[in-house]
Amino acid sequence: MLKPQLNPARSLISLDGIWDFKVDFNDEGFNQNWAGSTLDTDLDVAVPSSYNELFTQREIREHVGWVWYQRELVVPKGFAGQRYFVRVAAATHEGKLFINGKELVSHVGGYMPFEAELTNVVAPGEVALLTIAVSNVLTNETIPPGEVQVLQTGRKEQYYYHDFFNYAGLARSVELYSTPMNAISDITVVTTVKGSTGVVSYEVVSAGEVSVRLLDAKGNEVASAQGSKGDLEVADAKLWGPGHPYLYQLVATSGEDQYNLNVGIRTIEVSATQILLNGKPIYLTGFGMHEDHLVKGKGHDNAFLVNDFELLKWVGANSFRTSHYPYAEEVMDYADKHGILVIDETAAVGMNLALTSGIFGTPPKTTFSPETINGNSQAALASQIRELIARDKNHPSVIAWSITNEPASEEEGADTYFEPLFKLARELDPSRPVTYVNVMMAPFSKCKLAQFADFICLNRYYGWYVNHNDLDSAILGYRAELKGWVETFGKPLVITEYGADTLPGAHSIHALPWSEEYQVNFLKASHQVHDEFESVAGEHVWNFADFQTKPGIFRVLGNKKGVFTRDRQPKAAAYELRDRWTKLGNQKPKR
Ligand code: BDP
Repeated sequence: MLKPQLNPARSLISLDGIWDFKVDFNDEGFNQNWAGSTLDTDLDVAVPSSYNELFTQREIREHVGWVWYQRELVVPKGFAGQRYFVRVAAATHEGKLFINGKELVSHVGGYMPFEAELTNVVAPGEVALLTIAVSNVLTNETIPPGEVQVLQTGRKEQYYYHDFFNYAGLARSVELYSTPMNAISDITVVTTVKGSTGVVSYEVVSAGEVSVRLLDAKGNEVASAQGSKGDLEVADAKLWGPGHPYLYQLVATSGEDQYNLNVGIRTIEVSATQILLNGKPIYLTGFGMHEDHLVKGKGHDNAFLVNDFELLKWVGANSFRTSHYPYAEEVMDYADKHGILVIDETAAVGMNLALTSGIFGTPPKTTFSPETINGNSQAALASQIRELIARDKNHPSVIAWSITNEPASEEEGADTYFEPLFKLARELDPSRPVTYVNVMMAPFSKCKLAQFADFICLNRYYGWYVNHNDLDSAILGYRAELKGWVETFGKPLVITEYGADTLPGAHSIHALPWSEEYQVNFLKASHQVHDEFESVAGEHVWNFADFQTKPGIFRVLGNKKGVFTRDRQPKAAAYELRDRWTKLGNQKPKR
């Protein structure tokens, strides 16, 4: 799905701003046709933003079910003779879009765009009532999974198995855009390199004749071609990568339509021990992140985006993982522009029911079964993988698809559930490695998924959840485990999580856990082990910044493993990382 854009052939109008808002506490919005007339409410909501933190009422923050967003929309007279659409960049986790009370589209999956065509619904020059109902409910068949429980008090509570707050609403932009009648509906670009020549293989989907031009960063044409499919050769191509994010622009035209796509020429491959960018080993440094901020929750914000990337650069990070769901399209564009590598992850997080259900003496649940995570869930994840690859396939920054974070990959049924999904991702995009993120409870001797991955991502907490307050033992345990992975699979390993909760401002002469000193020592000990293994191809600290979670006895108003605080100030660990990473120059330290 192409992101809407403003160019000489296409128009784009933002519908972001203040919308009317109503919480459907009694689940009556559909029966009473709330979308058919002006919402009876005095609440306003900001779009984009998660709604949860905007209001003072706790019952809104913790509401389970539908909420309703509404505003007027005007189709400009100038749209006559064109096709036009409303596009919602994300409705978490399910959205239904109505125009003047009529439902036009419904979409499940909280982090992917969807759109409704208005061409034959609202005439140019007309005003229409746009309503979007959004549900935050998670079940055993949604991605991510969850379960709604009705408490003794009658209150509904959303239970879920992942460690971040279930922020919901319209957290990304809503736009009205137009295209010519015969529009370009898709473009796919794959790049390869032959000697000093860059090859841009393109495919444009359009009913009409297609021509393409490739421009360099100064706007000079470097190649051109006719036809919907072909190769563009660029002599002395400037390759894309961290520190040199050179972008060409593909200008595709077809009939009246035009679409401009940024293209970074680069290759990505995997050897037995390394990740190779443009044929050379690259050592990944960076973080597992979250879309998480004060007040806005997961709401996209360009000021926060710019600042987060400034901090990434300051600390010497060359990459991050979109833990644990696809991020806003603006983030992906910005990563292209700034040469930051991305492991692009689906929202399949928390697929480990034993981990969270068996803690206080209750019998652990089986993760993969008809009653728990089942075939319908698998189909939902398959469609999310299709949508993710369709959305993000052209970003040079995306170096791998991560199918899932920390599933119960040691359990019966994990392979049957996930093997077809690895296959699907590879079929849809043969140009990128496919990976998944392994959980500590599924070591190399037990994990059923490592066999399917091109490289293996490991989340490990030696020195925190195990060997707490004992970094000497942590080093021994970590070393022994990594050795096992290397010997068993012979694939590169990326440490996608390692980290320690740290209260900013807490200090300890004995460097006790939760102090800034412990976080620094924890990182040093982990790095000592990473540097011993040629196969460790990268390190992503958990987490870039402190983030909100559901309340829990292991959480102090959220997860505090951030290297930056939630308001993006450095803990001591940030300086430790900066010192190490800025010296590495994207390469693994010499042994
Ligand atoms: C890992 C999860 C991550 C958590 C982290 C933690 O992948 O989402 O936030 O642990 O416990 O299991 O801090």
